[in-house]
Amino acid sequence: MKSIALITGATSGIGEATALALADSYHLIICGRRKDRLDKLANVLKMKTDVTCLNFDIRDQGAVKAAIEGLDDTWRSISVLINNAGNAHGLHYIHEGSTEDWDAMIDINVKGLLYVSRAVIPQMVAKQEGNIINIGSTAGIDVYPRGNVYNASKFAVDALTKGMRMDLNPYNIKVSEIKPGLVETEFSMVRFKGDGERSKQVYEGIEALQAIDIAECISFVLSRPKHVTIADMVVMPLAQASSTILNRKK
Ligand code: NDP
Ligand code: 8X3
Repeated sequence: MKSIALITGATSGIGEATALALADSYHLIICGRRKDRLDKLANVLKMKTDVTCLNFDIRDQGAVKAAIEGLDDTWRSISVLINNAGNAHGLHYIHEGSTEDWDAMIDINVKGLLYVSRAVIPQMVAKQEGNIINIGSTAGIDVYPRGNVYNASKFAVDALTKGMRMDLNPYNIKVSEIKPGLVETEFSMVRFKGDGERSKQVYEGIEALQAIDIAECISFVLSRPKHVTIADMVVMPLAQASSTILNRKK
């Protein structure tokens, strides 16, 4: 009997690749705002497993609560929570940043992660079992110029992961964080508001990670024996040494 994994941000990039990677082992709840993408992915996943789509904006606390509490008893028994939804919005010096971008990053990457966690974790505590993987970033290890608020949001994910691990320690719930470096997804298109040229430059001259590389790390973390927690995993492309040091080929 498969247990249930809920993945936020499953409509593209790391979340979508994770859904595809976990379909053999889990029944899946896939979440995101773009309903057409959720439906399309669900059709593929359904060849391998049972799937439920939850279509909500993670910033909307009421919508998050209603969607998760609206699941029937079977689907509500979530064993694996992948807190993946998130993005960077803009790349500006602190005195030039857009407060709308700041709100988006704090509301999605931090508060959205909290809203989903608050809705899902109590039933893990009740059954004394669960596995939570938060997607942090190398941006949550090193601050880089103009990263300011995105960095802060990923430092917050790191702090929340550590806090969750402490608070959930009495209940046999594993809490892990995966911190990717540069992954070629829709991430830069979102950061640069659809500017394809600017987005392409981020990955120019390096072989960036692909979403599947992180999905495989998630599968690995989940496949460890019951007594093993992978607390923290930093994954970068060969060409990357830190947030700011990249070996770009001309
Ligand atoms: P993508 O842009 O490809 O995917 C982002 C996902 O988050 C989408 O499925 C999107 O769904 C969802 N999302 C964004 N905003 C909201 C919202 N308001 N409500 C609900 N869902 C939302 O980027 P990645 O796959 O790269 O990003 C996934 C995670 O990985 C993020 O947390 C990111 O910070 C992190 N990360 C990415 C790295 C990279 O270089 N790409 C490196 C390190 C970490 P939809 O728009 O349909 O709602
Ligand atoms: C995404 C990696 O370096 O673009 O979290 O911030 S970076």
